[in-house]
Amino acid sequence: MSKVLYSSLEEEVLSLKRERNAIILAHNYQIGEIQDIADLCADSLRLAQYAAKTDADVILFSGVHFMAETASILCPDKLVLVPDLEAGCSLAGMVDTDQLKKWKDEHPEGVVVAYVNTSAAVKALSDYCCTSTNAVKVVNSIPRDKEILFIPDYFLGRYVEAQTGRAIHLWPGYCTIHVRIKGSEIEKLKGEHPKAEFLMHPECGCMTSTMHLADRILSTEGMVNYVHESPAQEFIIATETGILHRLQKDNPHKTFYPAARNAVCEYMKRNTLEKIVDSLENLQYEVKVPKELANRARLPIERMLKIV
Ligand code: CIZ
Repeated sequence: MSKVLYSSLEEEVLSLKRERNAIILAHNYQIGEIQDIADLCADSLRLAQYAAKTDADVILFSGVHFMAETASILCPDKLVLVPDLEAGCSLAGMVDTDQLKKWKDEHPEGVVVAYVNTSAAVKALSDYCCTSTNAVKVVNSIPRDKEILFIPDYFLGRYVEAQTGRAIHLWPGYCTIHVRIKGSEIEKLKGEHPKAEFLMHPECGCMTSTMHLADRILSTEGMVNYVHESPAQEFIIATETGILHRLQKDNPHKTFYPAARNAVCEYMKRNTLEKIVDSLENLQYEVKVPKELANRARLPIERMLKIV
């Protein structure tokens, strides 16, 4: 049978999506073309909530590996696909199960709060998951007399400490993209655009030196909501640059300046429309968390989903 010729990759994706009864979930850091064809473009929390409720047979997750694992854990009966198996996460690689077991042994009463940017195996050893949107809420839900072990992002942990007023044990992990954002560059941009509001992601390595300059410290979804409501017309955005596409699309008359043009996640950018076509056509690459592991990793995720 001859192959149907499509006038664009977008059309091909939409046709395959219908054929497979699939949905496409795209993270806020994906390239613009992928954000534009997705059923939902959002942060990992909203994407996980959406995945948990879908009737589709196939979930194509265009983000990074741990996000697809979360979808597989929440939807064990669905086929979860990623366009590129090499799309990992530097933060998720900063703590493994042996390291976490050892840390827990040193703090036997400790309650482990794991940022979602962790592997399924690490989640399975944790008590709660959190995202940058709800980390403060999750920690506030834990009785104050409990010792907290926060993994793996040191800077998000520092932010949660400051917001909750609690002493938290912090794992020394970091996102290799967010640490590219430098305080000196932000000071320069603020000088050049004095009316711009400065929105900073809590994963930023410049957190300690520039926290006092930030108008708001927000997750990507928090930034989207804030920009929509704010009367300001210009914004300096300190996070992975993919979010600027969504911000610009939602707010065509506002102006956005990336705090660092090189804050581009090479993992997130591995996904392309061509790979999404291949993925839907050949039903590749499946991400399936084994049942026993998924059952253990689901608990901290569900605890988080109940809190928000
Ligand atoms: O939670 C997420 O999706 C990440 C990794 C960042 C953010 O703030 O959206």
